[in-house]
Amino acid sequence: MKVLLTGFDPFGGESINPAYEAVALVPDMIQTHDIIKLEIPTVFRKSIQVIESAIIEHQPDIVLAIGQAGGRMAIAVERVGINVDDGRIADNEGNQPIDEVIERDGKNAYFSNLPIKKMVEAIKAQNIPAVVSNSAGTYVCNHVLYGIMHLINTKYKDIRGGFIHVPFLPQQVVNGNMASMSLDLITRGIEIAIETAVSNYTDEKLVGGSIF
Ligand code: PCA
Repeated sequence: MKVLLTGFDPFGGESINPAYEAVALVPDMIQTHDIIKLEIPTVFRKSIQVIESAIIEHQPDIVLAIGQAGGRMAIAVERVGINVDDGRIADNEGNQPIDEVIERDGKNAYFSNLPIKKMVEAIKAQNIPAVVSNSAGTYVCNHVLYGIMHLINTKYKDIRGGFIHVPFLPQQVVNGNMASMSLDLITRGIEIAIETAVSNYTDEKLVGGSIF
């Protein structure tokens, strides 16, 4: 199997993004599966164009995108992307869409078709904090999750796709006012998520819902 694994470049005044830092450390092969790693720009539209070019070039079986969610306390496997761009800050090229539709003819939302509950359970089983998340926000990460699933639902129907948000690294929060996770644990969590996704086509009804 081939997995396209993407990580965003730094944004919002940060000098690093744990997403790409971790992606770069994931091995090029997991079991017998090829991992194709790609840094993508934190830019509306361009990010998903870069991903579609890589889909055409590499023909992956799975597309998994990784992004930073500063303040989160755990690795968050996203369930759903919604059809809205609402930037709290501008992206890396100065775009700040507010309440704009991503795809005029797209569905309001698309669910990841990866086994998200199993991925979370597998990460937790290795003593790494992980949760299912029901919102990827309204910034470029949601844009990319929605965009990947829109491409899969309309054009690349055999591909499976999803998104994982990761916490800050300790060096980004030295003042101690935000949660963080080591690069080693983030990287291992991503590897476990991939190992689970490549070997599980269906999910399981595991407890992992949320009241907020
Ligand atoms: N996180 C941002 C965009 C890029 C990234 O790593 C987000 O959560 O939307």
